[in-house]
Amino acid sequence: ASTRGLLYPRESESREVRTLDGIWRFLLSDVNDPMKGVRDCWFKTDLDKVRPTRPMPVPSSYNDISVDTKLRDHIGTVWYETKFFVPHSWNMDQRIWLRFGSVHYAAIVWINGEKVMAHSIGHLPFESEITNYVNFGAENRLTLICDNTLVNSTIPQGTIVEEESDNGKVMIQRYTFDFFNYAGIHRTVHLYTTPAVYIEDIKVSTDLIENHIGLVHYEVIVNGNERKAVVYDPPIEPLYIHVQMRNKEGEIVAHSVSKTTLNGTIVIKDVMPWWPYLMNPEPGYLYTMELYLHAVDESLLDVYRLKVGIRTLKWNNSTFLLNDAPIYLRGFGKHEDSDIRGKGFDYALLTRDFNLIKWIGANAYRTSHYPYSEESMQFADEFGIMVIDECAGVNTDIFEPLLLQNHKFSIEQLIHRDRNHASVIMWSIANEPRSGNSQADKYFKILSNYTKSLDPTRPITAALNIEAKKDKLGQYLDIISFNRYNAWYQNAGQLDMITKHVVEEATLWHVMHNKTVIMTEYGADTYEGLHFLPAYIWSEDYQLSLLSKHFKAFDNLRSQKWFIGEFVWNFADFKTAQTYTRVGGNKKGVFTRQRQPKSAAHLLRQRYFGLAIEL
Ligand code: GCB
Repeated sequence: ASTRGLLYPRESESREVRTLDGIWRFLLSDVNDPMKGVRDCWFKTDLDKVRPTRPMPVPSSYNDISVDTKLRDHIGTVWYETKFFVPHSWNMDQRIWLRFGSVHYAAIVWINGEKVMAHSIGHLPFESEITNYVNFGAENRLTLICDNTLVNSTIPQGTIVEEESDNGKVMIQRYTFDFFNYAGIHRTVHLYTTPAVYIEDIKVSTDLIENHIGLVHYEVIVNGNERKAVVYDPPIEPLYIHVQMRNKEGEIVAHSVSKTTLNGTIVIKDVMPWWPYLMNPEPGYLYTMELYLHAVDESLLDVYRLKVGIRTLKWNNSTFLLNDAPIYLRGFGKHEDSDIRGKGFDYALLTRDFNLIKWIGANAYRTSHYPYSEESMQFADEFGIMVIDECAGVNTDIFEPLLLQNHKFSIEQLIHRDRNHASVIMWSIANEPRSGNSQADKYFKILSNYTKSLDPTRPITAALNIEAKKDKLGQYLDIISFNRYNAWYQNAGQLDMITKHVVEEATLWHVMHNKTVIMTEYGADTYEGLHFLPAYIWSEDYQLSLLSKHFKAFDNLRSQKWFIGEFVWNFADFKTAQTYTRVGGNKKGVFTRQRQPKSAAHLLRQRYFGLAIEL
């Protein structure tokens, strides 16, 4: 397991960053022999020489780019290839890194025919130093194979079945979650440099004294003295870090004092704490932490800048406090999903989403059901949006040891990636696991304890959907989240069977565990433009009524301090696998897939702003 923090690539005095985003060459492997290309070493030559390739944008899911069912529904491996130059100026004194924001689900990467890294579990970054593999002052070839198959031990799980079709036997990928299993190079590909001796990892945690003095504890990991390309002889030691904090205006407001260590605490007087949106006139206040790595002779080795929000989190049986103020979460379950690009990262979409979140007055969302882009985490920090950060464990079933190992690994990577974000207020270790199964108790005990051991500064939750009395996971969580589709999956059409059920279920969860409770999902599929009075299932009118009946329940529950949040499902419509329950995908969005409001968005806006004013 990796312990690396995978700092987001940032340029500085000592680092250069480029992206390799653009059009790459692409081809599909044969479904019945997905590893043929690896056996035949397709990575040793230009892909075009193996088979005809087609252009493929990076980042993007590949599924919806063409008009070809074979590509949309492909199972197994695909190949990507691009070429890039490494300039002479990036000489051997530096290290060169190749980093993928995410590839779904598994990938192997070659540079100039040599394997440089492999990774599995989508939605998470991975990188490798490639200094020894590149040609300086010359062109280089990058080849990648990506596999989208989900099986019993992957996060999330799936099964591959073989069926008879008109064209003989075909493989079908089955999965129990509803979002489409988009695949490909989903996020930015960075090529960047660090000095030979460099800042590898930073861990930050913050504290406040009477909301007036800010404390920033930091631990820095330095690497490079003894690794790979450049070996210093004798090694540069000891090293120290000089840290300074700049406020939004760019003024230096505090700095570290020690000249001997890589760890320490910075004290900021008259601090501006990080506050959520609408809780303070200046939400999302971030300091820039500048880290200067020096050799003992004071020569400057490396510089990295990290945005830091200073806040505290505290929780007990009846409240959840941020900067000692009780928090009530009003938000969404979301998806990374849009037309054509699927789950491919897009700054335009991200910016639009955050503008809509602000417009509607939400202060939170859950990264249902997998880690979202690092760029989105940076936005959440800046906008003051609180994030329930969920790993990719969805509908976990058949609790085998290899699955537990992968689930632990997915949480470990998520926490390493996101632990420095002020916006992350909670880890969600699973969505709708089969938590009543006999093996679930032991499995989730191990997983919960492991998550807490990695980050004791944040509470953990999971979105549960089985009956409270049958569940075995709630006992290990700090905060109980539950999903329930009253008047939809149960009692469809019965708008008068919502309020009481929601109040009773939330109360039961609280009484059973004596913990705070969030409703993380409720909602109704809604075909935009469809109207019926009286309200009828799938119409905009039905979604409006269904939401308002839930609001009644939430208002009732809110008089109990332990009910701490409501998350409508979903922010926007999204694509699903093909089933007869979905018309053009999951339509429970308050916004359409194109990010325009349905009627319910206006109602939700009144409520969310209303709740903000009440606070
Ligand atoms: C759920 C799942 C979510 C689905 C939703 C639905 O319980 O957690 O992923 O999209 O229901 O609309 O069916």
